[in-house]
Amino acid sequence: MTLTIYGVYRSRATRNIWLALELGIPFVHVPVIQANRLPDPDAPGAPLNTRSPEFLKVNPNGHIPSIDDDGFRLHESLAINLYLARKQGGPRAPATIQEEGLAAMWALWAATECEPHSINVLYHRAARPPEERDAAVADLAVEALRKPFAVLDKALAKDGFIMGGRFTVADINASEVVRYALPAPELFADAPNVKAWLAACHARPAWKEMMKQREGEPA
Ligand SMILES: N[C@@H](CCC(=O)N[C@@H](CS)C(=O)NCC(=O)O)C(=O)O
Repeated sequence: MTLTIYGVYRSRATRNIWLALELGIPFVHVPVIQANRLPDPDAPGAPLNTRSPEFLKVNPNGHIPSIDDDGFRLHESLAINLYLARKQGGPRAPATIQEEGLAAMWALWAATECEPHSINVLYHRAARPPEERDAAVADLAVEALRKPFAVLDKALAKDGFIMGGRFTVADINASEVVRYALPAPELFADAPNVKAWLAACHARPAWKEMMKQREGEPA
């Protein structure tokens, strides 16, 4: 049984690597890099990247992450996590059909209600060089996140987890998307349950191990 995870640590592959570490699933890591981070991704000898013909055979969308699980290929970071959790079972996976529904709902919530905005907070307040940042885009994104943050804050109020009173794949998927909004501390100040939950997610040994590897990669 071999699980291969394609994608550098400085990408959404963090989501899948974190979960694989949580679940204790051994994996082979293939550090495919984003083509836009290379001066000439098509140059002979360029590192394996999202435009490399070899990688496009794995994921014709040309994005990372992707996995190959004993010949079964899957793309989309959040779907990959739902698959790996379901396959492995145990406390991190949905335990009932209702939890399956909740895990799918929160993954789609993260991707549609949150990520388009949280990524703009990250890009325009932190990740891009200062001359490429647009403060107005970041401010609009912060305003757009106020409602989803309030929804998540309420969901976490009962016991500090997204579902089932325990840490699950739903927390990994949502927290990795919410993490992008960290450069907007005002959002977390108004959502104390989200703030405490994200800190608890980031205190997990598997998350720390994943981040250690990520920080070891060139920026
Ligand atoms: N919805 C996809 C997004 C994948 C995505 O856009 N990945 C970025 C890196 S985080 C990428 O591949 N960028 C380089 C490219 O598109 O060439 C997922 O969650 O897996």
